[in-house]
Amino acid sequence: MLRLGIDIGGTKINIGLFDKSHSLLASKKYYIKDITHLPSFIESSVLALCSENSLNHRDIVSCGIGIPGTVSDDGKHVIKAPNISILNDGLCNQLEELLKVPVRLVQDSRAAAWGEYLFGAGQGKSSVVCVTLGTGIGTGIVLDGKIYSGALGYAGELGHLPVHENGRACGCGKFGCLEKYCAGKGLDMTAAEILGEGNSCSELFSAAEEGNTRALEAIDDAIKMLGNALTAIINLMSPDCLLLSGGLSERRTLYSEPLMKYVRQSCYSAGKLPDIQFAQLGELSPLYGAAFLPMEEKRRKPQISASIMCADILNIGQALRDIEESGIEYIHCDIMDNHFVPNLMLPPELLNKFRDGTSLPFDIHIMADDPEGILDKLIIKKGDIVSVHYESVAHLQRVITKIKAREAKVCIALNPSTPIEMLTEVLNETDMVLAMTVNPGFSGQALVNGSFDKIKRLRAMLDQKGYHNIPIEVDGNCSFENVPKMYEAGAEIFVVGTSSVFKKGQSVKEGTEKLLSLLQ
Ligand code: S6P
Ligand code: MG
Repeated sequence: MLRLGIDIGGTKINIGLFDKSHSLLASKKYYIKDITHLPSFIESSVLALCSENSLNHRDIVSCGIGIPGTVSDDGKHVIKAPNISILNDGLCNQLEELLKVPVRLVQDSRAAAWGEYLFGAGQGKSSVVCVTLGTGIGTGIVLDGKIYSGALGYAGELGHLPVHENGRACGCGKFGCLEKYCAGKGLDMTAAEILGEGNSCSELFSAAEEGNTRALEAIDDAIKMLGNALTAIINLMSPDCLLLSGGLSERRTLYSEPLMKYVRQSCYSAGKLPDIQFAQLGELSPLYGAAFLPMEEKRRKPQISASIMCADILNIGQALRDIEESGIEYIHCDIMDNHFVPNLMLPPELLNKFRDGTSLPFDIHIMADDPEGILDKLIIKKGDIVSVHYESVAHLQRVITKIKAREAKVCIALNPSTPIEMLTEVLNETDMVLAMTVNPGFSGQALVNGSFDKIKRLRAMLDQKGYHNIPIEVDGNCSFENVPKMYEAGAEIFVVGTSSVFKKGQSVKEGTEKLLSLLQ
């Protein structure tokens, strides 16, 4: 189980993967200027990060994204993000489509507050206000264990408190906002005014360190303005914790420490003071907060294909109903010609008749030297899977074309001894791959050695070549013991037979429930 956290800033994107015990397993920073299409950039970066760190991207269960902007209440839409052009309203939906997990957006300063509340300096507190001092001022509020957005959704816009009538123009459209005097960009302007054009915040602090009185006075003014705003927050909300984070908070001696002192002295107190201190997680706090936003976790759902030759063939109508009622996704139909495999099984006419007993899609596994001839005799419906063995035909593309013409999903089956590389030339025309984990022909066989490793290598090869959306189906000894390992290795569709769902002494429903419970 992996949780994905993303922190989108003005110039950089930080991507991190966490495990369920909240450890950061891998993270990487990317520069915004290299990005044109954000959703596909995120998708490919996440896949690369997983493979570089030997993590399975299919284990990702959720994705939280901190953005420098206003987000809708449901965390699905970007409402306002004036400073970052690559963000658009479709980001969440497009990423859900690409990553196949729930995605939620959150304003980055709220993500930082949430991260600190869960794992940083706000641990154990009931209400945490975390003020990020960077180029602007961002404020995240956690109240009684929940991120507080306010009835209108704008809670925490402290940076846009007016402090100067007709003052400096702000990106929000107004004038004289607090952040235009007390955060990075504002202090850049102060530096230019005092020290001359071309000087910025860091020169202002250097001048103050050297004793420049005007610089010291300007910094002191900023501290008082910001300190009064923080005091107002404390007096209004009475939080038990106020945290400072962000690049500017690192200017400790000249800025953030005197600021904290000022606030401690100015806020209302009747015995107790809030805990005013520095955030602990540094630039990782929004990443933690985004990754661990409260949200639905959705692991890619495994699917089951019930091998009909293993069902109660004497009561086929009931067997089909049992399969359908158990929530199984496909009816797996084995067709054998006593030539490609040493067994003869399930004639097309009989399978066509089975259609009357179920509305489930068929997963037709053709083990025959003449798959084209067999296809002609079968009823195929849109949404069915048709598997043809790479080893059975000389002209694979011709069969693929025929399957596509019938609107079924094309699945290429490989015998256990066939190297996975044999798929290379047809992957662009393939919807799925069927990895045989027994030599085809019979049910009830033992798993072929090396099967888990082969599934793993197959998954890695598909991902490496960009075919993340091609799922792997496995057929042969999908037992209660083997299926979790097959899933772990990267398989997603399981052909079940005598070794699990059709095992004697249990109903199909019981077998299915047991199997699915092992995959949670
Ligand atoms: C056999 C066939 C399979 C079997 C299935 C039986 O080659 O392709 O689909 O029906 O593998 O499952 P089990 O659990 O008896 O191995
Ligand atoms: Mg089969």
